[in-house]
Amino acid sequence: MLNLVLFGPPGAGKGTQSQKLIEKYKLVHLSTGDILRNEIVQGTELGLEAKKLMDEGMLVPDEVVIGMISNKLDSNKDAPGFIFDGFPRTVAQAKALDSLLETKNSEISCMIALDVRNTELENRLLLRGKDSGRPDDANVEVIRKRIEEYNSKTAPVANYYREQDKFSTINGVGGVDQIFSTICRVINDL
Ligand code: B4P
Repeated sequence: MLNLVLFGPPGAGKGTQSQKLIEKYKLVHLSTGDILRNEIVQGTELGLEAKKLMDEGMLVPDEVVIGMISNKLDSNKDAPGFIFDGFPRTVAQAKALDSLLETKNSEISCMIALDVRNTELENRLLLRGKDSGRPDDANVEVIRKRIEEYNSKTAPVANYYREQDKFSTINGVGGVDQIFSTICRVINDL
């Protein structure tokens, strides 16, 4: 089973590259951001709770996203592998993911991190905010809060995979196709 974690700060290109990877490797895409936004559109209790935090650029509680991922793994039992996009975002989430995969006799193959400097992230997200309708892309204060949350809570997750010798980092600035080729080279070397 090929199980990839795409990692990086908000706006690094995780969602963009996931779309291309799904097509090439036929993996199931699990984006916690997309699942949460879907809950918001459906107006569920979970969605209402998540919206408040997301609009402020804060992370949603671990137990909420871990439960969502557990359900998705259960409903995709025959998948050839998964792309985890935007998850895990804390070390607690990373540990929970390992336990969930272990019950399925599986494990993470590799975490691939997209390296992008802050000014580029802000520009990309503000640009997307012009027509995405996403409140968390609309103002620079919220974008900076998301980057701050990433630096304090999410960046340490890289070490968790580095210690397991499952971590690769690549330059996330450049053409989308060029970055995709680099990711494919990392996967082919696994
Ligand atoms: P996400 O939906 O994961 O949002 P993101 O980090 O902004 O997405 P991504 O990094 O995929 O953006 P992309 O590069 O595709 O999370 C949103 C919120 O949900 C979080 O803040 C949090 O509140 C909550 N949440 C989600 N998961 C959670 C978890 N596990 N735990 C707790 N809370 C959680 O796109 C950015 C833009 O850049 C696009 O417009 C794209 O076109 C552009 N772009 C991409 N590649 C480019 C390139 N090479 N050059 C130029 N532009 C590029």
